[in-house]
Amino acid sequence: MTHKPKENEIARSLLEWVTAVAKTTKPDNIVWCDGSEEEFQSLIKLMTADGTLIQLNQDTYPNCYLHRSNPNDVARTEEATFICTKNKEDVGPTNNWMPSDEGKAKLLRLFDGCMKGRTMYVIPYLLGPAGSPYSQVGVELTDSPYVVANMEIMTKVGNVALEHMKNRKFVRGIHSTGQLDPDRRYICHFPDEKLIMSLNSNYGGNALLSKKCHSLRLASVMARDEGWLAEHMLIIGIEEPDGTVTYVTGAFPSASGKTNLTMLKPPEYMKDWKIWAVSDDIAWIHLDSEGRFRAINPENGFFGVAPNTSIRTNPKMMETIRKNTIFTNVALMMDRTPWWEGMGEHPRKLWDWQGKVWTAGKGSAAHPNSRFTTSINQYRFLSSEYTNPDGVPITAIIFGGRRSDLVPLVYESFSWEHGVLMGAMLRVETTAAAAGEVGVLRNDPMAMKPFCGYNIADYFKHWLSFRSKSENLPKIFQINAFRMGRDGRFLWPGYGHNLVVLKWIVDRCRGRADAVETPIGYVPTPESLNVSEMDLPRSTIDELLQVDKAAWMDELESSEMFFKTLGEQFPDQLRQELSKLTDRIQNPV
Ligand code: OXD
Ligand code: MN
Repeated sequence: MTHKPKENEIARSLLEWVTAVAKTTKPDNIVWCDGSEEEFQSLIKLMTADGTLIQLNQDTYPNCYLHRSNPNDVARTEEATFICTKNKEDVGPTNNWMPSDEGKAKLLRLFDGCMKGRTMYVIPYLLGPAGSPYSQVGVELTDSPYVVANMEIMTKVGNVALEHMKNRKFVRGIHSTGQLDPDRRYICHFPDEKLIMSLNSNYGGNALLSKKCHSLRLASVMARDEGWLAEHMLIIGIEEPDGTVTYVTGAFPSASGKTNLTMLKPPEYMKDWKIWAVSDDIAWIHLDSEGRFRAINPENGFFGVAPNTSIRTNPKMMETIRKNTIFTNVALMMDRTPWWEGMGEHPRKLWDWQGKVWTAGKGSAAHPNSRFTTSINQYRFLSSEYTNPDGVPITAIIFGGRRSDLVPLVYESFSWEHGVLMGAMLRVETTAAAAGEVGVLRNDPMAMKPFCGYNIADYFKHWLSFRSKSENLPKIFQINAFRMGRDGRFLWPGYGHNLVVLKWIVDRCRGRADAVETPIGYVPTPESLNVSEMDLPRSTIDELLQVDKAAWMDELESSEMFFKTLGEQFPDQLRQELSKLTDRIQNPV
């Protein structure tokens, strides 16, 4: 397991830092991770021996394991997440703030001696394709073997990262499971130092520091400073029957269908189309020399939500997680295979996510935010461009989320600035990915509310700034597959049928689809959607595309209230866009 970096200046600063952290945390020993299969298997052995992992049925789920977490540690804890800077205004009202020196001192006190009796693992990881100028290196120090195993699935660990480190700085992350004490749980980010300190949680979004902490919160600050974007977005290539591929990104809040859309299986009536996955959660987007958006996926695996993943909703994922996968907080069937709500028929007897015997009427057997961690490389429909160091060229950006009312199935913005407003106004229903109530509407601009590492008003300005940086801006769309009719049933069947929506987006980008100009943007004409084989009544299509002006006026009011909380920093340009939108709704031509 030992692969200390070779002697050079950066390696020396890494070694010094590891030594200094060990002095505070006082582990019994230090292990440098190389990311090898041998190392992974020895971690698995350790964890199955001490009960951290349960081996699943190796005939049907080879190399798959189940982890049951502490019931108080099952989702991201936004109230325990802080951005630590000099001034409160740096982080704005959508983030928790601590002054950096105070935060650092507090965390160092809490970390004192926290690894006694444990091993501290040093995980050098690479985010993004090897050899890409856009890729970044981080090093996470952790006392959790579960975190190491997950990091080895989610990122590229070992020499590949150390090689990249040669001439670059790296992000430092310190994590300890501590005592899993929720009252002393902190996930602190120090953008000025490119440092993350996370304590008392082992949950993926809090403890795999490469993911939300590095790839989004810290990376968003770097992106602002360096002129690029770090976004909570999927990236897919949509291949038409003639072989043309159009790449799009999509920002949807946590647990709102990004992974399913990334893995969309075309319906029978569009069987000659293909969807290629580049990313299911995060996109780093840079401008190329022609001002085109180019996106890479910093991650190397899927940390997906299990409930409602099934042969019907996501057959490609069901196939992918049949081997080499770590499941967390799913239920277990009597034959030692995983189970969750929405997978299919409910077994009469099984163990629930806490290991208790479950019988009918006992509530959900799997935790609503139960997860699987699996490598992207075993996904059969991975884009051949996934490893392209330059990334893929982006033609369209899509915003979405769960919204049972208001938002039409799909519509297009009038301009870049109007599209930025669409993203800024995103208000969607909360999900189980974060602790707290599920199904309540909250503002989640660009699906980045929990992940933007600086003042969200400045983040809007940053988005707007691309107008002057690029003559090749992507078109911006919003989609909503969750609209309900008066009877409370979804109007749109979703899943594979969402390709109809993607096709309209591609057609718009290529000047091939008609639209009606409405006050909120360009909405498809019913004829421009490929729905003829879908058996949907015309009245349902009309309902899906309807723009309810009174409801939009209410929405504007609530957006205005949200924007007011951002104070003077809120950009004038968006204020003007908002008043133009209000005017269009009030005075339609
Ligand atoms: C995730 C999240 O896990 O957004 O991707 O919470
Ligand atoms: Mn996410």
